[in-house]
Amino acid sequence: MKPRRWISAGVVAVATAAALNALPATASRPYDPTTQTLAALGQRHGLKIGTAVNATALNDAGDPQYRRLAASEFSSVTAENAMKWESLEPTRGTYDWTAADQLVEFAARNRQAVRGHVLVWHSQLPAWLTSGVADGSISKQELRELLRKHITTVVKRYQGRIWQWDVVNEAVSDPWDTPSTLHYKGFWAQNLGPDYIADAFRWARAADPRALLFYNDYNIEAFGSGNPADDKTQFVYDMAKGLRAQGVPIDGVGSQGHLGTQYGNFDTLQVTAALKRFAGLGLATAFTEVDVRSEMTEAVRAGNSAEINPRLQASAANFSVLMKACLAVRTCLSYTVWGFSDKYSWVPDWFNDPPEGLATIYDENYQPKRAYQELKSDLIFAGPPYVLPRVAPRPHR
Ligand code: 9MR
Repeated sequence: MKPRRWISAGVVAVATAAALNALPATASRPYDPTTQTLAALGQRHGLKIGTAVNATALNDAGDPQYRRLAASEFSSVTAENAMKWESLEPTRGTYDWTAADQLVEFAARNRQAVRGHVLVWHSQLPAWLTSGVADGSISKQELRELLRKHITTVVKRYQGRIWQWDVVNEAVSDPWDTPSTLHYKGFWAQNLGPDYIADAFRWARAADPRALLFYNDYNIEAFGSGNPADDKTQFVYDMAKGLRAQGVPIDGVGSQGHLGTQYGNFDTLQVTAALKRFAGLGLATAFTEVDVRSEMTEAVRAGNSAEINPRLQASAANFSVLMKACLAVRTCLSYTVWGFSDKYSWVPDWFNDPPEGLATIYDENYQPKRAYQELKSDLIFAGPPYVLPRVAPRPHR
């Protein structure tokens, strides 16, 4: 190795050791990676480890543990609901920034990155907007202008403080929708046609030249048949490719990673292959909402360990598959869990027939589950070449 190479290798080694262990190891206190946080271990790979943050929990004076773990274990945060349109502008023309500002300030205090979530989605829209469109008092032309104004207002407010924006969320249908052939679905496609997607990215870019702009969706962890009529990953890939070809400023694709132990799951190499395909388009990727839920059968609810253990194990394995794939692809910039404790997971509220749960990495009493330990192990044991800094795209113009 040439001397210069040696020097830079040395610098990397020292920086890595510093990142891994804030305090130097001593003879009486040897370096022990297992005592490090997820955030610190992620730093070794240049990988941000994030969580969605529940605004109520963050404000709960009786639950300091929530804030402590949100601040210490993670290097990135996402507002679980606080930046959605219905939260920001419940009354037409009057923005309430309280909860969103609070999260951005929490992140700044704790030197965390922020994933902005979400600018355009068919869900959690304010009632004045959807009812105005339904009763004809808001025309299509006005709707498009309202969307442009909303994106511009929100992105400008947080300009320079958001690392990645989920610009468009869940625009694509699922095979169980009607018609089953995959298509652009929901409020925005129905009212504005699919061109709203390109418009949204352009408006977001005009409002913040530096933020990384993402398309975000679920069930796109791996490719299937390769036919965009029934393979959602292929549909999203083709969409992203088309947007890039038109010069639309999209920088990344967020794969949410909402998995369930009752389904056929993916292996690490399938997921790695998908991340690489998106990288081939010049796009970053990120896991943006990972959780792995299980059916809460009567036996599980009764505490039967023979039923609970395989679920915890399968959940951990799925968290780990996504983490290993992300580590293997340097354009995978962050790994975010959708809430870190079962105490606040959206899963039991959403899936109740049959009931589902156990989806996060800490139990309801903030005890780390096997999934937490496996994520940690992945970050610890990943060796060369998977300890290199991430490669972020320069924001596309
Ligand atoms: O976790 C969110 C939950 O509190 C809300 O009630 C729900 C409303 O649709 O949205 C949840 O978050 C979703 C995210 O914004 C987009 N991807 C799917 C997430 C889980 O539904």
